Amino acid sequence: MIYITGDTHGDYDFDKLLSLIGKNLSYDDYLIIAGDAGICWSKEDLPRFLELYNSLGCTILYIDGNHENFEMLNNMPLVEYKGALMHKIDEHIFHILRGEILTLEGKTFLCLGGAHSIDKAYRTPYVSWWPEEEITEHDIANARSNLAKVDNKVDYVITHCSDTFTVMNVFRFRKDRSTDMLSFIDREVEYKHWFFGHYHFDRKIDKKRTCLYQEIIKLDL
Ligand SMILES: [Mn+2]
Repeated sequence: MIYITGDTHGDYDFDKLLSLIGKNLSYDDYLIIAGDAGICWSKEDLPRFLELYNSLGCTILYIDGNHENFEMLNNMPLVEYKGALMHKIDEHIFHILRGEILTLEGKTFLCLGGAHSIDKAYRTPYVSWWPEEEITEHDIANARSNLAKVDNKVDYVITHCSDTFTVMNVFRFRKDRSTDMLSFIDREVEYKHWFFGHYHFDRKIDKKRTCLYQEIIKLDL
């Protein structure tokens, strides 16, 4: 089984995942977190967070959001898993690098984390905010080169923020550098469904796009 959910923020929004425990999951089951997993946040919290997420008994794959300790994340060992480059955080917990395409149960997922923090002014650089949060040209170039290998076609797209069109026309929020960076997806990528987190609400935007927060979607394969 493959499940997808939105931001979990370490232990802060973990409770929604408790419903997975009763499902008798195995490591052949996958939970994808669409950014702000917050597992790598501080050295002090890491052992406790690993124990918490490991209690789910499934494999956890997450993209980065804007609330991640990028210094810690980037020091984790790089591995290739399910066709994608990842940081191995623990035996069954992985962080997927931006622009990678993951293959699970025959389905492909374009994974592209990162987002802009609107509360940046209230955060401390390199303690609770990292400049690496923003999506860069380099991330998009990696996505494009991986997409070229699959004819620009994937089953699913997983990002943390959404694109500028959605942010401005659907949410009426402000666009930023990271939402601009994601605008290439609708122009260039053929996909069945796009899931993203970041905005802290659950909303089905249209037939092809869903914003996730507390909801856990079971993918209908
Ligand atoms: Mn968040």
